[in-house]
Amino acid sequence: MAKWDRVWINARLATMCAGFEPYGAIANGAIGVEGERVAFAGAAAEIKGKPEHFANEVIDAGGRWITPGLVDCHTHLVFGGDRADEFEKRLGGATYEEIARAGGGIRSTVRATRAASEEALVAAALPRLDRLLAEGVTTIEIKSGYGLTVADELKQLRAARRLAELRRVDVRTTLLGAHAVPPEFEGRQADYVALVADELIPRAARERLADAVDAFCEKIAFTPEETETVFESAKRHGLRVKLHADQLSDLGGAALAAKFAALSADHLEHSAEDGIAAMAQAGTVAVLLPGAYYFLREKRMPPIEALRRLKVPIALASDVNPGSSPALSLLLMLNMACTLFRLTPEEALAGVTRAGAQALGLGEDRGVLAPGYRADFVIWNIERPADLAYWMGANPCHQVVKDGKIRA
Ligand code: DI6
Ligand code: FE
Repeated sequence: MAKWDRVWINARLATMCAGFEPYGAIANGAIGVEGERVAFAGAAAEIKGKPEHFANEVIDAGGRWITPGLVDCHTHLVFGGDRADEFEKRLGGATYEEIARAGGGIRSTVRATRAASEEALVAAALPRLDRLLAEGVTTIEIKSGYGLTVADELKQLRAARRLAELRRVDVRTTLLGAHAVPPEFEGRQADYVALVADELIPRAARERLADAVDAFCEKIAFTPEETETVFESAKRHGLRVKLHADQLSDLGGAALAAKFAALSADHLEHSAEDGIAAMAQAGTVAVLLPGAYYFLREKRMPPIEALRRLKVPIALASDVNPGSSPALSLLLMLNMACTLFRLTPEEALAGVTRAGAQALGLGEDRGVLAPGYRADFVIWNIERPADLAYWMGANPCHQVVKDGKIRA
């Protein structure tokens, strides 16, 4: 029998395999790895004889818990500048929407992002990325949306792709050209939508810079009709879609996402039940972003009960961005999802593993510990999986394995 490259023994596994609750846990487990894939994940008792006989390298996990690698499926990690000044204004009484309408908000980050070179964007994003990686993130989605010209959007996507060359992490890029109307298109919103649909999406698709297309469907951004125009173009160019849906008001975003068989609909604070039902039918994942809810002091909770009842997979993400979620900890999002949205710690962990992977169309490849899946996992200094959602500001990450190899 060919030997595995590596085996971790003396481990407690939270496999997160569905239908195998709680946490798909295995008390006395082992994980064997061959190349980039999991060859075995199960009870140690199933492997007979000395571990040295079936793996070239044996690693004692010391009884620690192992979970799938964390997936942060919604971020705007690459941007220029920051918006601490706006945070102060909001504390002085201005609202997020008022600041946006006055030319601040997303537009202020657009100015800073346009002014930055690709290298400068990479350099600014790297320390933020490192914070997430230190907590066990192995896959991250990064959106454009702060360039808003063809050249600047592609620059942002290239910077995102470059991060994957500099660190051992998988980066999935999403083109969010329809994030805001740039100032030079003021009063000509339709022309900007045409630019996104007819120039930006085709270019990004041709240059293979985007893995998906997203839009911000909101009163302060794009209408449902404009979003459809963007999504039709994505479809023509073979790209799956995602949607910033019903964050600040209910424009029917959840149903619109479902209509286009979106990978995910994100935020959803104001979504009505029929939209959630449509998502369930379409297999669209709900991505909850407690960091933005918290930072904007939103009052309306996403429809958790409907999501559960209709069995829509619930993912969680950091939404890292300078305006509504300057959150550099995915583990903190687990805590916030539990305290603010009343998710269970198990749902929260599934949200950054199994469901997070599904939200990126990677559910067959990662997000659980099972044979054949990508060997991305995290070894933790914790007593029970719920500890990951319990602590605030702790980082119990002991070791990260990416593509079967220990990440330094
Ligand atoms: N919704 C959000 O929460 C972020 N983008 C979006 O469409 C905020 C982006 C920002 O304020 O810079
Ligand atoms: Fe976002």
